[in-house]
Amino acid sequence: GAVAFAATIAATMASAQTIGFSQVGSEGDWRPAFSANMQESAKEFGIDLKFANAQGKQEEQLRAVRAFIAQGVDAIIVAPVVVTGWDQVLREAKEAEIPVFLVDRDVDVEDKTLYVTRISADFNLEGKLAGAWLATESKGTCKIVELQGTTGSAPAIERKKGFEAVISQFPAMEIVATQSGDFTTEGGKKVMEAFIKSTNNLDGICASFAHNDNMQLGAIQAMKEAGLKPGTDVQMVSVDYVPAIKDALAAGEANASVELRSAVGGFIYPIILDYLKSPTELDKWIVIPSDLHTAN
Ligand code: GYE
Repeated sequence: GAVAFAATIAATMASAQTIGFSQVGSEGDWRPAFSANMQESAKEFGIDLKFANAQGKQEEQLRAVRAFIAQGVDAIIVAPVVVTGWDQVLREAKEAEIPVFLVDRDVDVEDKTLYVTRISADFNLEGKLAGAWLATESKGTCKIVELQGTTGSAPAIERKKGFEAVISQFPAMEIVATQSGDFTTEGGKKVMEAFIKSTNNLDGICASFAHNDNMQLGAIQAMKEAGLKPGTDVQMVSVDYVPAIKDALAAGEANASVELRSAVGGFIYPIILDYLKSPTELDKWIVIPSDLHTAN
């Protein structure tokens, strides 16, 4: 009856896990979708989620992680802005015996025991998929402008590496200009405006590779304002597959986007909850698949 029901609830509440999540920020369209899913999903799993938005600043993340440690949370999730600078704070978490799970972006630490596992897409593969699509599309001949993500972030490093690994197989494919647009629409627009100037209206440019869709959406705006035809004169390939790029694909202003899944809380939380129930060594990387989408 009611008493047993109340007891069940009380037991569930008592065992509810408190998890701190230090999120990168709210840049672009993908990130807020990911944050919303992580918050919604936490409720479904009965997790008390302490969500901290670092607004793109690593100092904020370090502060948040230290606050989670001080609060004695059961686990900490970090989506790290950049790969460097994590050793010390992760050691502090380890000393406090609070397991850390990386999601999305990666860290560059020598001691891999400082975190349990990383659950994320393969950014290097995303770059390769974009490069392979463009190699086929251009039949191996293409001058490319590249819009890089946040400098020092795992996706900017790996998407570039993967893309270059593929295009380096084609002697007539080459990146002729590259700059960071910080993963934002505004940043992408500014960078493309600079490319339009430095290349005489993208003369001879065959493609724009952007490390995320939002920068590409900004680039599309800049090109249209300059009277250029994104998607026709210049092939547009990017990553995330957010709703606005789907519209651009449908309108013929974008050509391909590699999907980065945002609704992954239902995949991430069970891994963490299972670990908290019975800690066992996990693979250091649990990969979420990436898929390439084109206009047709
Ligand atoms: O592609 C971009 C976001 O870290 C892989 O961050 C993620 C990237 C994503 O701002 O849109």
